[in-house]
Amino acid sequence: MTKSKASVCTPDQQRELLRFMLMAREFDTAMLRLYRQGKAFGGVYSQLGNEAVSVGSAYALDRRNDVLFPMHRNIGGHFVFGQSLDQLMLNHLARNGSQMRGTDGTGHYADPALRIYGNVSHLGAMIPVAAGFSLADKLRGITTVSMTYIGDGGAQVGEVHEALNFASVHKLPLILIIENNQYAYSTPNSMEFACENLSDRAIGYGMHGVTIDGTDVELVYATCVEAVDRARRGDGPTLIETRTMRMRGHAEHDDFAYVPKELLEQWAKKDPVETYIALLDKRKVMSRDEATVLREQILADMIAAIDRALEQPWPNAEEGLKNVFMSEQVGG
Ligand SMILES: Cc1ncc(C[n+]2csc(CCOP(=O)(O)OP(=O)(O)O)c2C)c(N)n1
Ligand SMILES: [Mg+2]
Repeated sequence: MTKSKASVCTPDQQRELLRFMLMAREFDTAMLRLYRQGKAFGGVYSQLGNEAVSVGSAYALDRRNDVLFPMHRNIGGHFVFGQSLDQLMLNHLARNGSQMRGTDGTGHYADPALRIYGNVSHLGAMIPVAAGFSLADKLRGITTVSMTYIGDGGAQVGEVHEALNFASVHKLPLILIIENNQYAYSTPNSMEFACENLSDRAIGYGMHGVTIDGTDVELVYATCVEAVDRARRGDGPTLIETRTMRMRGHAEHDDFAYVPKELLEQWAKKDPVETYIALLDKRKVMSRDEATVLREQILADMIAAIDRALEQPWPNAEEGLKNVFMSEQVGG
């Protein structure tokens, strides 16, 4: 794994990276609390420990021209791409007035104006879509970098192979980030794959691949900047494996008793938000006190957005059935 060198970011960028990571962290904490209060339903997927990946990667894109296809642990990327706290809360609390009109409680929405295409639930199926976006634009003579994500478990699905091979053959400007957070639900890495690094597969596709520490936001950012440059030059896709730890269960219903405590304790020391706060303090870019003030301000904004979202009505049943497609053959 490559280690982080001197900062590649200006002081303003460093403060912005921390702000986005804090937004992701506070959003996550708020969702876990809302779930326990019975106000959030279904799968609440924590991205605790993954903030540096979602923020550092999306931050490397040009959000007016590139496209982001986030997965279920990438809330940070939504913020980087300009999604409002209100829309995210409305979506996650399944209220009317959200892009999903209350039919979903996670990030399965698309916001074409913001160039965010939220996740296709079927693991692996979103990568061909992201590659297709870049292909369609390439055929029109436009270079659009598509960035998408897959977990260590999802990376074993067949469509991932097809999409990467296709993207490499056609030199598409695609960046795939494999978020290796050690587990896919209760399945550990050792039961998922037998190679050392998931990025080792890149050579088989004839593309560039690298494995990095996913808790280091500037390293993620710098690695993705290189990948974006490669894509814009016409040199094809990049496969980036980020190593992190899933610090909660698969979703909040899962007590993750199958994860050894020592492993969690070990990774807790590498908390991407806390280590970045300490680093910015050391560099005199932002003191700990300033970081606390920023965090409190973000928390206050979050609470206000939750209050506004909870005031919104639920969707009525008829509304919920609109735009839901099924074959006429189903059921008879
Ligand atoms: C093709 C497919 N199989 C199973 C599922 C159900 N499922 C959703 S997330 C998940 C675990 C994914 O693990 P991983 O890819 O490592 O991502 P993580 O949740 O750890 O971030 C499973 C089994 C699915 N959505 N799609
Ligand atoms: Mg995983």
